[in-house]
Amino acid sequence: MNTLTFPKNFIWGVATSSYQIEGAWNEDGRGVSIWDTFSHTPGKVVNNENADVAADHYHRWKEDIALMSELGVKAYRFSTAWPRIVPDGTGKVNKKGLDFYDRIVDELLKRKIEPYVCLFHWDLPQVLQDKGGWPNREITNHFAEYTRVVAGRLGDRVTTWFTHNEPWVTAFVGYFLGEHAPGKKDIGAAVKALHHILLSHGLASDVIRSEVKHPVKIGITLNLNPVHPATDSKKDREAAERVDMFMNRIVLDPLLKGTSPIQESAIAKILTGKIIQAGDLEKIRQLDILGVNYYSRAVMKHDSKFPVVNVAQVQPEGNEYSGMWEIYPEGMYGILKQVWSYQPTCELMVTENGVPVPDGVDFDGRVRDERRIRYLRNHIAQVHRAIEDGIPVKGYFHWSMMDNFEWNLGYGQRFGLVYVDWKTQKRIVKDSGRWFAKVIQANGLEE
Ligand code: IFM
Repeated sequence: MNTLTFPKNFIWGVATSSYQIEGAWNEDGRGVSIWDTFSHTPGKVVNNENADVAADHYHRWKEDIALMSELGVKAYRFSTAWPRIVPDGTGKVNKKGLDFYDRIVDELLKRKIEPYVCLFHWDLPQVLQDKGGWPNREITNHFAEYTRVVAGRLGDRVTTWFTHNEPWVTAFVGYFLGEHAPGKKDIGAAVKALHHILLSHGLASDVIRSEVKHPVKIGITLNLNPVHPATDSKKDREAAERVDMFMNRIVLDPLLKGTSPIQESAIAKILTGKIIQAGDLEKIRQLDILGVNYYSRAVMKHDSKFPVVNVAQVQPEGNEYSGMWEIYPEGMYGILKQVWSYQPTCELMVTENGVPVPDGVDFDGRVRDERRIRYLRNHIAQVHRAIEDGIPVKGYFHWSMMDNFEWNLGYGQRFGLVYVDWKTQKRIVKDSGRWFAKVIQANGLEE
């Protein structure tokens, strides 16, 4: 038997986010988030679905943590909902909201699961969007203030913090493509939003360090995709380079090098004006952990039909696809290598990886999601390959612990190790969940 064993103390975890699982959108003083507004607007989400109830985790958190414990996970990355804690975005704190996360942290620790707290996973208080949202620089101070509240309450027990999940998606999918809340289509706003999110990462890091008295690790999680040219032609290679800059380097360079490609590119300079102020890049460049969220790659060709960027995405023939993307396990290795080429001094972790599958329950109540198991085996093997090559990846977090609300795609795309019946809220551990539990127990893959 061929076994792939991971380093001792490798962190096997699962992840979720507040808006995608909690529900209870208007309970116990929670304020309105941009995702409530967006999903309540007809036509924005498939089937006009919303996460008013989602997986009802707000009420079922204990049962869900018990399931995590059953799977044997070592760590759980979850996000705190800003509008649950500071309903107006700034000012008055909602004690009941903070209490909820306090209970979660205690329960996790009781079950020997390390809490990894992420402060922002897209559910911005609507009130702050009304003041301009992330494109308004003032928001960075509000984020720091909210961070102080959360760190002040949970900091005595939480050592691992993530400021933001996938800043690129918040900025570009929310403010440029308009597919996510707040649904804007303004490239200039998106570039500003991205810069302010990164800046707020730096400000929040300072706050956590001053608020928490014991040693902490502070990180950020990035959605990264290796970008490949469709052919070996010069034009396609240049198209791939441009996309790599706009998708990967635009977040990696500021965080790992203290520079920004938006200062280099002529197009970007026109778009951005003077958004980067003196001292910003130094503030941004502070990181103890870099979380890599990997799902797929991007294959690009030159295409003059698309003005300014001159690129188009290609879906290569003959490969396997999921409900959302091409399945490309080697990309996991490729993106880890790309990040490693920056010679980062911080820790590296895979903080999300998973596949959307339209799982169903079989006659005997089991969910046989072989496709997910295959996906995970192949991707985890690529993490192992990276480690063997000297890239010290410290952990792997599966996305997601349970089925949840997949943003503008609603409930059709299931990502969980645990199946959720949306009518009854019954949980069923899928075959992949049991498989992942064995991986954790064996600390690796037994092939
Ligand atoms: O569901 C999302 C998550 O919120 C952020 N990363 C990608 C996942 C799958 O699309």
